[in-house]
Amino acid sequence: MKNNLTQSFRWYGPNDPVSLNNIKQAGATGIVSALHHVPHGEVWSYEDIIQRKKEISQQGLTWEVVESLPVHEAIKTNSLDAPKYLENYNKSLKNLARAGLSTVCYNFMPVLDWTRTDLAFSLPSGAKALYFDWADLAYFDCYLLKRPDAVNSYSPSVMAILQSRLASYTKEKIKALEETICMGVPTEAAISIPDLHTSLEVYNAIGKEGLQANLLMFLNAIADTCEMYGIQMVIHPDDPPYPILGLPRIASCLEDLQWIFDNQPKPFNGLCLCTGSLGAGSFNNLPELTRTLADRIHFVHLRNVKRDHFGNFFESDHLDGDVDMFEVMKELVQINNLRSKPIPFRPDHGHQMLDDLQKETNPGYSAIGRLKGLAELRGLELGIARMLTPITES
Ligand code: DNO
Repeated sequence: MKNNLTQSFRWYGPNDPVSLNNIKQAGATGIVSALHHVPHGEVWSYEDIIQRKKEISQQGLTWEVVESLPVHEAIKTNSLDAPKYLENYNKSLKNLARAGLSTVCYNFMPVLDWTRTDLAFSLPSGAKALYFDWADLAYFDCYLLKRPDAVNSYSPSVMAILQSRLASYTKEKIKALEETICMGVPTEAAISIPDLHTSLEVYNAIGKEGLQANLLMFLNAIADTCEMYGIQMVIHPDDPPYPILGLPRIASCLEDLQWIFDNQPKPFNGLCLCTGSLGAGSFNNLPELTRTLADRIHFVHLRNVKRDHFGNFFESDHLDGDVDMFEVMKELVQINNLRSKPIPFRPDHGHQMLDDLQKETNPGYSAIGRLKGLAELRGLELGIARMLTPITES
């Protein structure tokens, strides 16, 4: 048999309630981490990177992927101080390379990283999942953010659901909704409604083509560093994969991603295949997308979703949802068999379940649900790998 994909887990650093030892017990060998304490846009020092690397290796684990080295808003909007932040980004990349880290994940989503409307959606089993609901987003947009013309962004059926639900928005529910939508990556900063307004105006002027141009500007500005130091960049798709709150989106479907690779074809420009993010769009066929973009995939998030006909979705069990995980894994095993360096994957998110229901953990990143996801995915991979490898090789 050839190499397995590298089983990895995200670790938010020393303050993560899920420890490195927990991760080791879950069976992962690779760690996906970032220096979350460094404010966006500042240089990651070599010393800080080495410190994090040591913490990980002392547990017998390997820091496989940097997720994320955040792209500052000044770069995404190509504002006047973009050159300073590009210089800082290049410096951080060099420091990472010097410390032996070469796969770097980032996103180009305007202002907000991934967006959900409910972080504790109860499943029939009693476990909790992350959920995205259009009518709740419309409530936030029309009544809290009060974006001009917001009503025109939603279908009449979503607006009808919102109207029928208006009385259910209690003070507590409104507060939770606002916090959930404005939440940043755990341990990083949340955005306020006034700041969101300012950003909306800026992005309104930029539009989809402007954001694509800014992404190219970013990729061109880091190309030499990446090539010289062997850095593999991987863009994370939009989550969810459609415009929200009037913000432009440029990494939501196969066509978007192909545009990115056609316009900056150098190999350093790669993809973090996130099956859950892309899978929330009924227009995305994940096995086909995986096959088509095979050469660009250098990191994988495996997660599943179940959508309803309005486009609302919840994060389902890793093997049971609208993404055909068997077919995706089959593609990945075949791609991985052609690689000299195994592709790292992590079970992306997991349900809050069992003892974790009583614990405070980072949304989507409790231990037991991810351990379950990893165990299922590992079994699926092993089964497929054995099935595809002729018996004579064993
Ligand atoms: C959510 C994550 C994202 C991802 C970033 C990459 O759980 O997948 O926050 O890390 O978008 O830059």
